[in-house]
Amino acid sequence: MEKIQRTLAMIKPDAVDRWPHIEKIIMDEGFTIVERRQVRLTRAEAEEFYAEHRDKAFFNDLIQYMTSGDVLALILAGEDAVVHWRTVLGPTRVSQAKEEAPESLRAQYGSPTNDSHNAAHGSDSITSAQREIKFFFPDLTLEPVLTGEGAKEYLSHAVSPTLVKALTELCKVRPDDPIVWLADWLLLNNPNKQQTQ
Ligand code: FUP
Repeated sequence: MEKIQRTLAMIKPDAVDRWPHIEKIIMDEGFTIVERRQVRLTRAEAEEFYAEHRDKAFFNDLIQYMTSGDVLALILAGEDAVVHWRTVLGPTRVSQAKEEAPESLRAQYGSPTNDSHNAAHGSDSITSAQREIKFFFPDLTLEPVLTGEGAKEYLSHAVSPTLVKALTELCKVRPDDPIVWLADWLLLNNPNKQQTQ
């Protein structure tokens, strides 16, 4: 099995209203959406995010575009997520995406009139993903992703005991809507949060 990774996806301003379609693609591709945040970037923030392109001729246009409306930042998790998400995106230039990968997200949702308005972004490496996740979600503490034995151990120590308690209680109460009941119970009894009396 490939390693589970996290990557930063960003839906750019003129594609944010295509979110329902894009979300479906993300789910169909098997990603988990770990966090999402809609935000209007300031000029300074956009410049920081794209700092590596500061000297490029297209930098000003890029910053203007990225600050022209809200963006939607997402942390995606999945097997080989960095490369997988970039494959889903397709090539950077919309015209090239349409030719080489017509099913790709950039081909479908990028601007037909501006090659650089390419609908969405994806981190290009694990290191960039870490930096970009921190950029959009500075207060989020993400535990290392566990797989194999580590994941099994975590489930048996940290998840199963709470789940067994919850399901036992569920059987006793037999609520009308068991899924909502279970969700509420788990929120109230989250062992990682301080319990309120
Ligand atoms: P990508 O990693 O696919 O986002 O591509 P780059 O890092 O090369 O480019 C970052 C952003 O700069 C792109 F999303 C769009 C913009 N760009 C231009 O506007 N013109 C160009 O010629 C190349 C990139």
